[in-house]
Amino acid sequence: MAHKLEPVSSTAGEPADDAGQAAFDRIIAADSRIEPRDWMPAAYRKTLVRQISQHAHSEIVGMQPEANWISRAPSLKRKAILMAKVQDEAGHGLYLYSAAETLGTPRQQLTEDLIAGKARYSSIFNYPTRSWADVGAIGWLVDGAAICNQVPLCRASYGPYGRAMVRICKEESFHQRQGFEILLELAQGTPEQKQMAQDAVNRWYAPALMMFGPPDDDSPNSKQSMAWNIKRFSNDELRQRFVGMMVEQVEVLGLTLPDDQVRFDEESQKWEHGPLDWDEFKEVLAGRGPCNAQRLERRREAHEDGAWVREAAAAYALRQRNAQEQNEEVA
Ligand code: BYC
Repeated sequence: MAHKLEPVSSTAGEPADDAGQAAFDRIIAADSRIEPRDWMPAAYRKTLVRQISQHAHSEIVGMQPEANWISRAPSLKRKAILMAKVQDEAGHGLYLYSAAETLGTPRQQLTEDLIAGKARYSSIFNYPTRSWADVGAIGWLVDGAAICNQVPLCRASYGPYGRAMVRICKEESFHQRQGFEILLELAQGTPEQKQMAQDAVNRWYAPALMMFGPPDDDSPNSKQSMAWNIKRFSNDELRQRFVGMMVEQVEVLGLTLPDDQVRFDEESQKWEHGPLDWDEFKEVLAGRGPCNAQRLERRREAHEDGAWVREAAAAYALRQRNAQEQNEEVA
């Protein structure tokens, strides 16, 4: 008989199970890891599917603003680097969809939710990339924010998510350096190039700060996610930490942050920044950002264009499985 992988049930161990709950509580209290076949509360599973799938969608939609510049990158070297980076993002999406699948939610369903406009992805990818310097600003600020947010997620209590994040963070650190290096080269170039770099930083700074999510007092999910050791720090804590990192790095670039209220508060030992436009954030989340419609339309087209690849891969997998079963029967 052929060995078949058993699908992980989305309701494995649920509903309520006192022994399962006690074991789950012990694992969380010991700061250890929950694995796919462990019992877990339905709300924990739901929160993880929500966060991991949003994260996966962000990686996939996030390919678009940068891919937009592959054909216009200023040299063959820059083109090759950018192509590799965009491919890395596709890989990140795949690790994350796989992690979400271990919770019993098929990738097909997640993709359908995305293209139907029912799923969230990071607000940041609804802004346009107007110049080559924007590719640098995305690498430096957006990947920088992603690293700041994602390094603590390597310790997330759900094993497949934490392990996926380890690999993703390693690749993100290269991405950030390539963005920094693009900006550095522009900042040390002609006055026009330097201005282009500054203009990109000016436009991407606030949206990058908003990537960390709403302020803590307006973040309904943080408290429970922190109690479950999914999130390790609050949205504001990570945002403040990120601002501190950027303050140091922007000096090396010879550029400035478009925020004259950035300062280190000695009393709280935290970085403070100027106000952010949370109405704009809400508009973007509601689907009314500068590029929401375009991003979703492109994602839909790509999904339709890729139908033949999925069909071919499924037919190939079926043929392989049949051949393996026949071999096992003969043996
Ligand atoms: N954009 O209670 P909160 C990348 C939603 S990919 C959109 O604080 P939570 C890259 C939030 O989902 C970067 N929505 O939520 C890729 C919630 O809505 P629902 C992606 C946002 O989950 C390619 C509501 O607002 N990174 O770096 O505790 C190229 C209330 O928020 C956003 C991740 O996904 C946002 N910015 O905290 C280059 C990291 N912020 O679901 C780079 C993993 C909040 O209740 N995710 N919302 O309807 C997380 O760490 C957390 O989910 C968040 C939000 C910090 C984002």
